[in-house]
Amino acid sequence: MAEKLKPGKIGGELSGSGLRFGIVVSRFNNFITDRLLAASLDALERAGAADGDVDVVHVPGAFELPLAAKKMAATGRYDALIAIGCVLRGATSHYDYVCSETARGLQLAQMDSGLPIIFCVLTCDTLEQAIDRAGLKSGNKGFEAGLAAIEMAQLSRKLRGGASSSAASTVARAKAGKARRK
Ligand code: INI
Repeated sequence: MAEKLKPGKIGGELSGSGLRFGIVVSRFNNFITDRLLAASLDALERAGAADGDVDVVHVPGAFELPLAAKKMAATGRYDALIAIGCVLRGATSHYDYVCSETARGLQLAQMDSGLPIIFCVLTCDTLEQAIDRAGLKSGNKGFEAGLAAIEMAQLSRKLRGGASSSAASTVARAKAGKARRK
């Protein structure tokens, strides 16, 4: 019988040190999104991310998250983004359009840019369900999103071929080169 195959494992460790993160957060239902944001920042800070390496951008509602995320990705400043929102079901079909377009837009922005964009948009039937996921019974999805952002940023560096080739560090290197040439 053949020896058991031992595949090489490529993973993203949970260290945020030296990485740059962008967070885009909607103001709609900010009672919830503020708590998700605080937990995301907590996760990044605990994992070693530095103050100046995290930017927060606010938008009106979840529907606006994809465009802001796409523009943030285009700056080349970040190793990962987190999109935070909370959509609550109402009496009409509005909820369905906001949910589907937000998810679709964020996935498109992620696939077009190649930058990890973590989906931290709660889509709940009731406010109670959202509260449970923003720091009560079901933990805090913002914290989970912070960890996911770190893991995907690290993984993306490795899959690009080395720690020195992150989008953010590429921009830094280009700037340094320009300064030297002046
Ligand atoms: N935006 C949200 O983030 N959550 C909601 O629950 C919500 N509801 O229910 O209407 C919501 N609507 C606003 C939407 O995201 C846009 O900001 C608005 O339509 C302007 O484009």
